[in-house]
Amino acid sequence: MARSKIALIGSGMIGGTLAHLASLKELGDVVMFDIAEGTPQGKALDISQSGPVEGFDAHLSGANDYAAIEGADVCIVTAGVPRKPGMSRDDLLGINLKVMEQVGAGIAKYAPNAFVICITNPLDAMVWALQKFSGLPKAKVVGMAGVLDSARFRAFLAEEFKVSVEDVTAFVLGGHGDTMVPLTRYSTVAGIPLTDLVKMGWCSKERLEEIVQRTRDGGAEIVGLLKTGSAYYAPAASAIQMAESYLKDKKRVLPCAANLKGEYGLKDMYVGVPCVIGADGIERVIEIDLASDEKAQFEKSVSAVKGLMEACVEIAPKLK
Ligand code: A3D
Repeated sequence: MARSKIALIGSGMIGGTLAHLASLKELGDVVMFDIAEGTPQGKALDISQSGPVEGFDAHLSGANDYAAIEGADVCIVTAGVPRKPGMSRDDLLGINLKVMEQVGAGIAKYAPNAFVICITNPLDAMVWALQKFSGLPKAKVVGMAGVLDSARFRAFLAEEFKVSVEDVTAFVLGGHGDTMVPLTRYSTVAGIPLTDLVKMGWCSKERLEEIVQRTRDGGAEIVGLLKTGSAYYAPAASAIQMAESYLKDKKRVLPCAANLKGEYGLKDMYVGVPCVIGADGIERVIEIDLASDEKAQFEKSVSAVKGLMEACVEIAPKLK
């Protein structure tokens, strides 16, 4: 059986890390695409030369022409611009929307059967626009944010409780941004909900709230430290987990920005919800009952995403 083909649209900081991780995990051959001449070619060559040392077999190439992504099984999209200190994700909308239009056309022409994972910000609006611009099936176009947001929550909780990150699960709903909704009663240490751990004296309610807030601000904390761009190691690892679940039909249950068809009372929009990812793409959206305060937070997050979608329609009326 031929190796899978993974196309990375955007070969910047996340794109380069994606190529490295996909190769190390032998998920398939990797084509890196970018408008910057030489960048995808140089990174592909560099990573391919780590193959003999690491012991992986993957063919890597770089291109500035969409024809190179022909027949890709998975496309991971990071094309666009990242945040700088002082910018919100929403400030990127105008520039990145135009980029999504080009990327959508390229994928529609050369990789219409691919599973497409969008990472470009502002995530929930960009993945919605990318699906419309590309015309690919809604179950095959998904946004990465929840895996990263819950990984951040898990890392902070594991550090706080001095337990392995492997034993901490976290549940995050809603849009990727300041309004994301980490659900403490569905987040656990070895199956014990955080709400019970507070009762057991592991930490105070106030301390837990601080960790939740740090999770919401997790991206900005890194932007403030890096100064020249945003996070890339953990975002890349998160998207690779989603790609792997699709390619190996693992049916992982992962929080993703998925197209909703009535779930949570919402239609024709993308927002972060728990999903099953398998060979058919998003195979199921899991709908849970929300308590009234969680519902209020989720609705706030949804209305922030809707605001961004309206801003997209103003720039590109054909998205309506
Ligand atoms: P960066 O290192 O700047 O890479 C972006 C790449 O896109 C550059 O190499 C550009 O040359 C390329 N590019 C620009 N325009 C086009 C185009 N029209 N076609 C093809 N390529 C193009 O950024 P990055 O890799 O750090 O981040 C990429 C995106 O991911 C940004 O929008 C970030 O805001 C976003 N991001 C999202 C998350 C989420 O959790 C959703 C996390 C971190 C970053």
